[in-house]
Amino acid sequence: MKKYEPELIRNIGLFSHGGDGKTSIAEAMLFLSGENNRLGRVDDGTSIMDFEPEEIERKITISSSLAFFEWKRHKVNLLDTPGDDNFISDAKFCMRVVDCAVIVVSGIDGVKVQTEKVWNFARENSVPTLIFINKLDRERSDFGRALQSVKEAFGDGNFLPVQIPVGREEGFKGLIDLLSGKSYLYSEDGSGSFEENEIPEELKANFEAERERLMETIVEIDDEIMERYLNGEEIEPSKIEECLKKGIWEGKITPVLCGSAVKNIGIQNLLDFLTKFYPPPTFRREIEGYDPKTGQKVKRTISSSEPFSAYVFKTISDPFAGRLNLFKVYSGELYPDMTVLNTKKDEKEKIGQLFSLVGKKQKPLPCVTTGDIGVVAKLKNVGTGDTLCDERAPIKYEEVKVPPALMSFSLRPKTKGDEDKLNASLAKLMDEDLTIRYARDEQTKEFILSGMGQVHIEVIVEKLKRKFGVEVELKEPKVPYKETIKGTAKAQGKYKRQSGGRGQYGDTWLEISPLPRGEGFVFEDKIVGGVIPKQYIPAVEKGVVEAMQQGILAGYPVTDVKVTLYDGSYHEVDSSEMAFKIAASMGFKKCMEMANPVLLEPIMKMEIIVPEENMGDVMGDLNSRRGKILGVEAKGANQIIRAHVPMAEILKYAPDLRSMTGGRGTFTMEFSHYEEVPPHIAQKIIEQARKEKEEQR
Ligand SMILES: Nc1nc2c(ncn2[C@@H]2O[C@H](COP(=O)(O)OP(=O)(O)OP(=O)(O)O)[C@@H](O)[C@H]2O)c(=O)[nH]1
Ligand SMILES: [Mg+2]
Repeated sequence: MKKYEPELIRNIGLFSHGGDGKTSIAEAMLFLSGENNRLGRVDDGTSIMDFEPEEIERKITISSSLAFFEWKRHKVNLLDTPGDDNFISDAKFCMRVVDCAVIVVSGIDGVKVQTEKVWNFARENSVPTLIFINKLDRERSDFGRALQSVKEAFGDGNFLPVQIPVGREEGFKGLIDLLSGKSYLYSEDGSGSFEENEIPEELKANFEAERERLMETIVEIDDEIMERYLNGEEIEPSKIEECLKKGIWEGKITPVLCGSAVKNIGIQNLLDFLTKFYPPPTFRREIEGYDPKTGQKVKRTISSSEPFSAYVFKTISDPFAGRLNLFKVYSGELYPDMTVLNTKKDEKEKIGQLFSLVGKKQKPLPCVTTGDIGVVAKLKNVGTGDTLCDERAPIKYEEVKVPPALMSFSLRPKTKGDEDKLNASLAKLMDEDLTIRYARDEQTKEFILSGMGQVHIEVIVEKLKRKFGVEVELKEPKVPYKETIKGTAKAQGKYKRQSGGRGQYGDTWLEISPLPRGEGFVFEDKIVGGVIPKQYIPAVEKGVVEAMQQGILAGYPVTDVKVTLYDGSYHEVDSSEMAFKIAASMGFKKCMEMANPVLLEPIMKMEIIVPEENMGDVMGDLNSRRGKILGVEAKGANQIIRAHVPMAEILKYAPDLRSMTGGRGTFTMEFSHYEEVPPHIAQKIIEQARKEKEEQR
């Protein structure tokens, strides 16, 4: 593999709603470039890009794949990203490093929910965009209608068809290129071969009209050209191309192309167009980062003569090759055996062999130059979001924000004793997927696995089994209820045993009273005159704290109580710390029973973003979940609802919100505070807890 100048590198990403044809387009490109000697297909599991068993089984992309190939002297790095909303964050990570986003739109049903998301990712990162209307060979496909849906959905784009399709549905044959004024008719066999011809007479009129529209949009990019155009001058094709390029690079024009991935129609034209009109990685000139020491913003020129710096945008845990890090070089060059600084972790790393990927296949690279994407294995401690750089010119690039997890399950290994193996295996999966969360709930003692949705969690479970041989069980997580009191009470706790030799004697009088919510526990010692000797007081507190671990209502921990020790007595010989501990614990339980005990439940603070038209449904649903609306605010065409909702009511919110909003709604939530459980619900929880306790006996 030779070294390419940055100007000849094209970093291209494929983005869309699930199933619109990204992987199929990638396969057609790999076939056309000669990287694959046949056309890989998602449907029969022969795709080079969707190679993981979980992907083949579901026929969807779960984790983005990298491939590279040469196209007309250019090196194309291609990232095929997932479109399913369980895995869409991966597309966000990839958007950071591409210099061109091909947004694939289905010719049948146009723009869908995830198409909107990926369009926004591209806009947020100022990545030049291209719309590819795919599946035009399918029944009920319609180029014009799909284009219309693009225009309606993304008001902020200037969508410019540079091609028009020839034939439709089963008769879809190819396209007319409005720039060259030629028609490209592809063979039926999927080989991608085509005939380049003059435009047939019957399509000329349509061509002229579309071409005029194209010209009008393109000349707008340059005032001088526009003036000449308006004066009726003939504009040289090279000038037109220059203007179009400028419009694309500056994000002012989004060209619209068309084709069929599985029939391999239009993919040649797409590749030609991409390499000709889309920018090399140096087009931004500079990139902003931080000085890792001072935190101040610094700029780095995107150039191979600058000191080396690179951003790690993806990590793959390969069971054989170990951990692979995929990175994009922003400045300088990386060679094997170089030592670099990881500025996020402040650690040095020795680089071993460098390579790139075509799906899962590794191909060695002699070096990775500015703008290029490379892969390195076996680094000590490098992961997604890290910056690697020359230690003499430290810089840190901003990380992509990881979205909050939306669904949680309690997880445990099927085989007792597999706990350590499970933890280690999950840690490996979390290296490559930052949207997995895993933590132990201190109160319920459960291990909680959180992810982006049902399918995400299922895939994690499958990978644990396939890659690491750990089988696990999932359950709905327990809600960490607590208990407290609403009244005050006083009671005696006395422990006295007389059995032969030395007995046991402890005697305490406790008062219990409620504390404000969230204050936890306060112990007060009001003993005067030594009725309980000083050395036994800590034992009394310990007895209370232990008794608080299991409340009297349903066995949940007790919180927000003040316990005052105000009286008691002792015995010269029989008193001991143990006796006072037991006495205090008995006293505490008695007090609690008399002090109007109640259950508390965790309340989550939620922020839900939904389209205006779903507001009614979502609010009504929140009501039925005992939610309290805190406020509603408009944000573009969406509404942001802020609410407090009991955790017990939203353990499975993600799929419900999805179905209420057709997948458009998003939400975040975090723990806010504890509140009393309404009595009729508390009754059920208490009964359930008692039943469970009896079953355990
Ligand atoms: N008829 C027809 N089918 C297509 C075309 N492109 C893709 N398909 C089919 O659509 C389905 C989904 O294609 P993929 O290439 O996996 O789509 P994707 O965008 O990669 O999907 P995700 O990775 O899950 O987001 C498969 O059954 C393909 O065979 C096309 O141009 N024409
Ligand atoms: Mg795919």
